[in-house]
Amino acid sequence: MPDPRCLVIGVLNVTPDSFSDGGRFEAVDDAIAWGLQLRDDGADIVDVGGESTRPGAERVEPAVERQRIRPVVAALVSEGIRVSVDTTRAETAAAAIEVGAGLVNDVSGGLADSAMASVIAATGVDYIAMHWRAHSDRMDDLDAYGDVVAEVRGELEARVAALTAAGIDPARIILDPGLGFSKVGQNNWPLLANLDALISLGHRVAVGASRKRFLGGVITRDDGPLARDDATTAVTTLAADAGAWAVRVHDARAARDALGVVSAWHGARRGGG
Ligand code: PMM
Repeated sequence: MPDPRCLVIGVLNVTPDSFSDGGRFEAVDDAIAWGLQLRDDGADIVDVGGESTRPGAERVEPAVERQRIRPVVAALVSEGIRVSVDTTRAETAAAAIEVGAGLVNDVSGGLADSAMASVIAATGVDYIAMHWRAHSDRMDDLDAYGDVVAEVRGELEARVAALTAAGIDPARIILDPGLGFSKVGQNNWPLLANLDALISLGHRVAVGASRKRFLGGVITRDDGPLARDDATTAVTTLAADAGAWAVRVHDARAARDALGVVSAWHGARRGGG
């Protein structure tokens, strides 16, 4: 049941090249202003990233990534905002935690940096372990599946075993199917339609469908990432209904409105307000 309300994680990419909002928030002040806007629009958490993960993207230097995110995280935390840091690097995660980030969103689920698990274990923050097979420059070469739901579930289960063996409290681990990461269009829908297969692993589950390419296949006119916002909101509604803990989105207000509908719908069904 989608109660308590599914959370909204607002995307704040402080990068010149992310696929839908890259280049908008390179300046620190602009990034902070957008983080505040996300909060005002209803985001429960603002997810600050300093390295693009779009298919084909090249890695940025660790120092550049840290310089991009640290002042933004610090400023948003000082405004009372719950901040997560979107990074695969332990050093970057540690730097963000030091200035108040309470959640690390690691698209590699700990596979990219063997030091990540010990940082999470030592600091005790929440940790999103996303399903991942390779960095962006190679991820599209690793998109073959027999049974995508069973394989993603199995690979995430293996990550949970490794992460808990490294000392992370299992209650801190949040799982994410990694839509669009080493997954071609049609492989994303079974993961959404069978979200319960991931939820049954016993962890909170986050979903990041926002503006992704696979949504372009079901909409009237796919003029690019922004044209996918209504489809994103439909996924938010259905994911919340299926029991997702959070959705990671660019348009926080649309997500909050959709989640208001889900809550009202379920509240009325129980005979409440
Ligand atoms: N997708 C992107 C980046 N970070 N984090 C999680 N947990 N889940 C995702 O699906 C995810 C992510 C890529 O999208 P962006 O370039 O719009 O941030």
